[in-house]
Amino acid sequence: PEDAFDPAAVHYVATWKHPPGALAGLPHLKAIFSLGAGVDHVFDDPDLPDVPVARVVDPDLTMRMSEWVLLHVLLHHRQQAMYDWQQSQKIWDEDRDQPAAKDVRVGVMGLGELGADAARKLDMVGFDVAGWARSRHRLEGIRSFVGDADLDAFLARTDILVCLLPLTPQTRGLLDAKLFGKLARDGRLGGPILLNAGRGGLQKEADILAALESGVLKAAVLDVFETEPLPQDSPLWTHPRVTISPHNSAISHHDSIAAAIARQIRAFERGEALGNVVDRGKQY
Ligand code: NDP
Ligand code: OXD
Repeated sequence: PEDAFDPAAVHYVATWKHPPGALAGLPHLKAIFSLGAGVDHVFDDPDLPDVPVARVVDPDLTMRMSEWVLLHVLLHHRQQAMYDWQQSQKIWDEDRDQPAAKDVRVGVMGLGELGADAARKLDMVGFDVAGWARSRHRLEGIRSFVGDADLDAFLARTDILVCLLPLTPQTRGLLDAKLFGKLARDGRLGGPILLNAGRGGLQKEADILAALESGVLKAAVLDVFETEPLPQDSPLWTHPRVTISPHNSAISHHDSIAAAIARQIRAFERGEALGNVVDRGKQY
């Protein structure tokens, strides 16, 4: 049951996937805070009040996402699944080809708070890193590809694709058969690998499964899904070349988010500008 409250007394709302229309009718609302870094769930509301929308930007969350990216890129780079199998069979075969990190091309889609940090850390490990975003990013050692015009060139030089994009009307369904078909076919890992921790709506899961079957993709590591929780009957659960984590690649502590929002409100009430406000036009 909903607690009774006076709509006129609500000045700020902190939300995660509120029911559409739930924020209408709050006459003194000053700002909306997303309880996560993503704001697609806020813009899903067609009756969203016309007040600033702020999101979580948190070094702890960023660090956790970079850990997830590094973990899975390194597991694939160092062929850990194959060594796990060798161990299960008690096979001692040290003659496997192991490329150097500099010969593996990682492409990061989205160079915002999360993508830029992951790209920098991948670069520090020695991978050949590029990034793709709407605008030019100047990150030392990381080649910047921009917008639709550069997408094909970015994909053509990518062995491991790391998607850290927001879900917007422009990015929905971007990770599809057409895009997978443009990834590099001449890489050292035996086929392109997809990592997605952005949002499930970015990917077409039927296309991922078909690309895995046809060899267009070698493997996929997914933290986010079209439907969450991932339905029990999804073939992704049991696919031998799919790795799943339950949308927890980068969880922020409730306490630290609540404290950050409280700090934002106090500063705003003192007359300072609200931080981490998203652009309504771009929806991220
Ligand atoms: P930011 O807003 O800081 O960065 C978004 C990046 O995506 C920017 O570089 C932006 O380009 C780029 N981008 C947006 N739209 C397009 C487009 N149409 N074409 C090309 N590039 C585009 O977001 P964060 O890095 O903080 O977070 C990214 C997403 O990660 C969140 O929106 C959320 O969905 C997801 N997330 C997932 C978590 C999980 O646990 N799985 C945890 C936290 C976040 P430009 O720089 O040019 O503006
Ligand atoms: C977020 C998330 O957006 O956890 O913060 O997905």
